[in-house]
Amino acid sequence: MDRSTIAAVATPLSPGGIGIVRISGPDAVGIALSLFRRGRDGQPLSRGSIDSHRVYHGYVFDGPDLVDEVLLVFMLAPHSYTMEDVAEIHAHGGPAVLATILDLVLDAGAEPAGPGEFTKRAFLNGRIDLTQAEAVADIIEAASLAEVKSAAATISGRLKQEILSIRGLLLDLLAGMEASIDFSDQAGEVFDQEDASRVLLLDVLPALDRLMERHRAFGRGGREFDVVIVGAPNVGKSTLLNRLLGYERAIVSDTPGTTRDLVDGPVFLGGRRMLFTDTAGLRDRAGDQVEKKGMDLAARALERADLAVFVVDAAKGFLQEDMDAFARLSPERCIVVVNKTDLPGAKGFSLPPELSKASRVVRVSALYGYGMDELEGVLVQMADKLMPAPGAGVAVPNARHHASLVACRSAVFSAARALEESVPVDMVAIDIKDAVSRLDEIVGESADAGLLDAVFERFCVGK
Ligand SMILES: Nc1nc2c(ncn2[C@@H]2O[C@H](COP(=O)(O)OP(=O)(O)O)[C@@H](O)[C@H]2O)c(=O)[nH]1
Ligand SMILES: [Mg+2]
Repeated sequence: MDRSTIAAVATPLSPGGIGIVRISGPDAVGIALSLFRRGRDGQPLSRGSIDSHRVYHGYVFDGPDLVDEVLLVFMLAPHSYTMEDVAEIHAHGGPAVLATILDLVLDAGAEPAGPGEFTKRAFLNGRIDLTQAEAVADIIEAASLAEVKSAAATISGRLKQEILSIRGLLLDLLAGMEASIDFSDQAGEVFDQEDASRVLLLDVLPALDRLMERHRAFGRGGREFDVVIVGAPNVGKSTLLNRLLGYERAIVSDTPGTTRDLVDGPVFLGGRRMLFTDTAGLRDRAGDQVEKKGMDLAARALERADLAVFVVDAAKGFLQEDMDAFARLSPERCIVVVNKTDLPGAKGFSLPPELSKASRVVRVSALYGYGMDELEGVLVQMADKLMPAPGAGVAVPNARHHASLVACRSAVFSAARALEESVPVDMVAIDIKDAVSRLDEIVGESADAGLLDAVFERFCVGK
């Protein structure tokens, strides 16, 4: 076991109300106490007098100089995130303050923590399994409420339990097989092959399939819903983006071809993060080289996007160039926004029926904000349909788990077939053992250093 004491800033290094320096390891308490004074005049806190999980108010000093007013918390082993002694210094959330405090902590003898090292220690010290550790990164990266709740279920051990219950079935079979191998010359220890094959086919395989199906349906976690705003120049795309974001993100102008770069911004809508990207628009002849480049960017953004918001100008009527642009979209992944409905010229506007049949249509005035509630409602409905979210509390296997599940399934399948073909039981046991070891990979029972490095490298420092 690693006996070093590690430290890192556990909160983002950007201005915020509070920032936390976290220390874990045998010297965590001593190091924190060495920097901390209860009053400005400098009484230290004595080691014998501290309680676990109590908040102490005081000050961090750099020699004689006051650095910050802080709260200090100790979580003594084994009742901490890492199961080691942990000290957290809650300071003001400024990058310079936090860097200063971290430097003092490192000078006092701590080592800088690597990415995910606190969580890795929680795993190595046996507090959580690997699925729970990975879900810590998932909850941080979650792009929706549903993903938060799914990651929370995994952190609480839901996925681990599902894996362990499948593993339990396999181990029971294995025990029966091994008993029949060991005592094959004695009567009364006959292994029921038919029964075993039923368990594999009717209990184990469906349980594996359910987990794999859940990965296929919901396994692209952490991805925001990507919406690109397209349409002919001057129809009000940039105005619409600004209206959705609630501030002036993109330049609005009545000169066509103003927007050339991709301009984007995130919005939290219907419990998920959506990223809206404004584009140069789509038309066949660009005004100049730069606009042409902007349109290429728009076309590429469109390919990546989950949904297109196709804007048309109701006052101008539906033009051939609108039709050409629409032809490049997939109608089931598109909302048609009829804009500028405030203008008198918009009265007689109608869309070609093939278009209004194929796609959802919303009438708005981006300039005045009419129709925006309806548009937001349709955006949420489309997102729910195109990027379905797991139900609350449903643990979703990630890509790593899925790969192990696939391997496990094939070992189980081959065991079931072998049983049907009356292959000797000791051969079948090899397949079952293989299946068990695949499940062990998922929970980290048999994790090698390479696997752990791969898992924890996606974490941020301080987690
Ligand atoms: N009356 C009216 N004008 C709008 C509306 N939306 C945009 N505009 C105007 O149309 C012009 C082009 O808007 P802009 O957002 O730059 O269009 P883009 O080229 O598609 O990005 C600007 O003068 C806007 O003020 C609207 O809903 N009603
Ligand atoms: Mg624009």
